[in-house]
Amino acid sequence: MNNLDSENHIRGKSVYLDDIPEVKGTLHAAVFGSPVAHGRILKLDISKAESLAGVEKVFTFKDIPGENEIGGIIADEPLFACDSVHFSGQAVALVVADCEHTARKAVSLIELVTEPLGVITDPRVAKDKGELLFPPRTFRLGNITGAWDRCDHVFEGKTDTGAQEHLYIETQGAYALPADNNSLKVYSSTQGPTAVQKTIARVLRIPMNHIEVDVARLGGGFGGKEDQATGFGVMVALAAHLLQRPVKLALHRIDDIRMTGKRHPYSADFRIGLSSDLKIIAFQATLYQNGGAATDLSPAILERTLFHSTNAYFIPNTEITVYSCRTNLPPNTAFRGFGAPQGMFVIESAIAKAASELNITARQIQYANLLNENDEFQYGQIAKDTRIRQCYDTLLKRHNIEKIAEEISVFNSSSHTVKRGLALMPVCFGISFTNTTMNQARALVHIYQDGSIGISTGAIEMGQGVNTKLAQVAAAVFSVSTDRVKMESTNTTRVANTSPTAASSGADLNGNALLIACNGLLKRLKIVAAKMCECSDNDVKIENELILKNGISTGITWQQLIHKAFLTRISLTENGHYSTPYIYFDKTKEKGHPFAYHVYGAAAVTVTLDCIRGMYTIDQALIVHDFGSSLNPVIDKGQIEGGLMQGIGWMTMEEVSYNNDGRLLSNSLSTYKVPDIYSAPKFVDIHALETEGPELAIMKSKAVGEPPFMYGIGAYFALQNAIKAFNKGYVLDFDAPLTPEKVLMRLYT
Ligand code: MTE
Ligand code: LUZ
Ligand code: MOS
Repeated sequence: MNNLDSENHIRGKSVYLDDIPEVKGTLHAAVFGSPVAHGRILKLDISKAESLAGVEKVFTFKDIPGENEIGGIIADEPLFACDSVHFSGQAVALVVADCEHTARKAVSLIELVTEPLGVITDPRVAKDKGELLFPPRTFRLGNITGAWDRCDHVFEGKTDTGAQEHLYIETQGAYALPADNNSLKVYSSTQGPTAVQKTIARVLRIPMNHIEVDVARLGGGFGGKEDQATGFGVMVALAAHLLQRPVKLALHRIDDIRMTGKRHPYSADFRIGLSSDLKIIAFQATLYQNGGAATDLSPAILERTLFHSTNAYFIPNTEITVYSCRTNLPPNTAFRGFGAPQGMFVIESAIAKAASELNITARQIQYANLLNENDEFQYGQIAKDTRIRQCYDTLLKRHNIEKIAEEISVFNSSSHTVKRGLALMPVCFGISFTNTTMNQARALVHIYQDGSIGISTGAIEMGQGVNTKLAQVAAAVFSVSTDRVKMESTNTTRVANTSPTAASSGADLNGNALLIACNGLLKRLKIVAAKMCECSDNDVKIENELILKNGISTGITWQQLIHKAFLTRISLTENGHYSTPYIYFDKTKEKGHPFAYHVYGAAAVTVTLDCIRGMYTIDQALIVHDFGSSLNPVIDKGQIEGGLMQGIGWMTMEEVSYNNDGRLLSNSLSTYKVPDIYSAPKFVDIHALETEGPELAIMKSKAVGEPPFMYGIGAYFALQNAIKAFNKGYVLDFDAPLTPEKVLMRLYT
């Protein structure tokens, strides 16, 4: 079935934050962000701004009734800068005026004088200066020190991956309305409504039950609204609360890009050791995560880098350390893959380096080291239902990859200025929040007297189709049409204490909670049906909106059943609570069983490179992906295509660039190149490995949101192989994104 929203999206009828009808008297806000990346505040003059006609008030840290603190994991991020600023764009003040234009004009009248302090943008420099956001962590398996002697080949190298702008179509924003008894209703474009609610409570010093956060949908989040939507929600709540007027804020794109954190850039050093039969005996890496000026989600992202630093391989002796480095950039944050792509790039680089030095293909090394059933991950979990070999083998066979490789090499030997390249990218991604506590969700189901169904869960619809999947779950349990189901907004008053919709687990967690609620209702309804049919409730069944008795239709409809249940005073409302079983993690040992299951897949990417200009096209992306039993193949395929494109963009063209003063140079779409239709592979084939699917996935349909992002990593190595075909002396380097400019330089040096 299609996404429930697609028709409204196409007609422009779907309601986003900025489409919510404004209440009379609504004020408009604009944020004053620091013009410098690091400095001690000597003077903050808001008088000119405040005296501008139409300006209601300018808020600073002095107006905060509670804590000036929005840090979720570590309390190190003020809502408004107090005595110093730590990144360019850091919020210093909020202007509230009768219209947006006036608010923005007033922002330009604010004067901030700072004494400049040293600016750090490079994580390695930060590490050398002892500027860490929190202590480093190390994951280990086997014995790395003893392992090197047993290696026939040892290679070393350095890798860098860049930041990435989320570029959700809907920018950050929120709209707060004061309500009775000091309460607030807040519409927020957030993946984490509870985080917004909780942080408002902290900053305003009012209890959480006084704050209702409501989210209909997002115009994209991609992780950028897991944590970073919070500050903007809190700002409007503060203003609305203190002024007792509705206040709305929606960032302009250029402000959004400048003020918000991005995917963490990482720099890394690796060492890889192989036996003569290409088994990876040892892998050691030290990674420097560019955390930006405050912690945000960096500890959780660092953790996922550690979890996925060996990707889909079994490496018996491993030691991975990650440092989270404090720099003067906006706090970097969640982005699809959540540190895993950065970790996987390092191991894939190490494999590419080894392959190049040994004059073999990376495929040979990849293949020799793919995870097998019962292999141990460096975090202690044992690989079960391991599908990576099946994915890789299916890919090799389905597309005859060796023939493609042969054709490319024949092509390259006769073509001089145009070269082609191929690379394979296996992926293994763990499903669950790595923080065990977060793996819980709730759902609230009402069946109305007419048989229609209203569903509230903690899941946020951000384009990924979670609402459609949830509607399908309810429709499947009751055996009714999805037309009967309405997905309500996500609202903290209806469903409390939600985890953000993230970690690809939105459908699993909320779907399972919904399943529990629906099954509870179904059980009661069957008792009613049994009475109506004068039989035992084991003998009744609902099928296609009809009641069956011993498999034969009774002619009683779903609607009649619900009506009867109401008349006999049976509750038509149920709440479901789900927490993922079996998972745990012991941080003191860095071992445990953090993931409900793993998602597997493999991609082959081919490219054609114009060696005169450095321009390239991505020709093919051939993918074999383990969906389990997909609830919705159309949506899941869309997730693969979208993830792939985002991954290709990160690896090949999206270049976030700050100057040495910490000022963002790539601050709009004229200086920040994102993939367009011409950047898409000319041919994409997505083959579903239809496995039964794990019990812990929603109706055995595996989570799909993030894993396909990493297929895009194949584009880097395919390009690199094309470069090598032209420039035999090219010494592989691993510095993403591999933009056409960088490609050109590598072709001729
Ligand atoms: N797809 C769309 N269209 N828009 C998004 O914002 N976010 C991605 C992915 N796919 C995103 C998306 C990210 S980062 C995650 S974690 C998952 O969707 C979240 O949704 P899920 O848990 O329901 O898969
Ligand atoms: N967010 C989070 C995530 O808080 N924990 C995670 O493990 C995670 N993984 C992926 C994406 N977001
Ligand atoms: Mo996704 S990075 O977990 O929001």
